[in-house]
Amino acid sequence: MTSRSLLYPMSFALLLPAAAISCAGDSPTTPESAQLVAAPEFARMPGEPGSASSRLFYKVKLAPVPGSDARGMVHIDVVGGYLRVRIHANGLEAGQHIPQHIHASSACSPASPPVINLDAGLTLTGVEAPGTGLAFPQASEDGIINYEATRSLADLRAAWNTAFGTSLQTDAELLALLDLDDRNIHEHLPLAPTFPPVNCGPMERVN
Ligand SMILES: [Cu+2]
Repeated sequence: MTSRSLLYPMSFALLLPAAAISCAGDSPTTPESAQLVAAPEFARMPGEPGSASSRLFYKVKLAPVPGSDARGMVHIDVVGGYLRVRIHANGLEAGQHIPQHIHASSACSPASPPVINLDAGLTLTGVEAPGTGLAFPQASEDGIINYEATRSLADLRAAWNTAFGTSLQTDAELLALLDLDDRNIHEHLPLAPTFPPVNCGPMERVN
């Protein structure tokens, strides 16, 4: 099992408005552009309003398995040619990188193999590196994860073709294989080699 050090990307760059501060010494020639407010970063995320008419929304309620108190919410959207996954969860192992995946079956039990690592790159489990260790989000000292990752469907489709020898031509073909309506999501204890699950929930289509 490989463990490659990745810098976890910041999800948001906080852009502060360029506030025009009025001082007694201001020159009357201060350019108007200095008072323009920068557009918020989220407006440039893939799938911004108007960039695509069709979108898929999913939610998952992560309920704890017996003996665990790890709970959370997952929001997934497929829009504008991108897959985006957001997870907000607590009760996880403090300070640890938490393995989390989309798993193959629609039900949490019996256990099914992971399909997509919910890591920094939304990689295909077992066929794209690293998919382990530091690639996963790190829980805070309070055991909280607030995770977001985005990957283009074109990139994911190319990875799928490389990994499985397919020749998927369109995002629709990829989405048919991903079959997000019939999957579940787990988070795990960071304990190799078994990585016991701490919570689980089935994916529910919202729209
Ligand atoms: Cu898993």
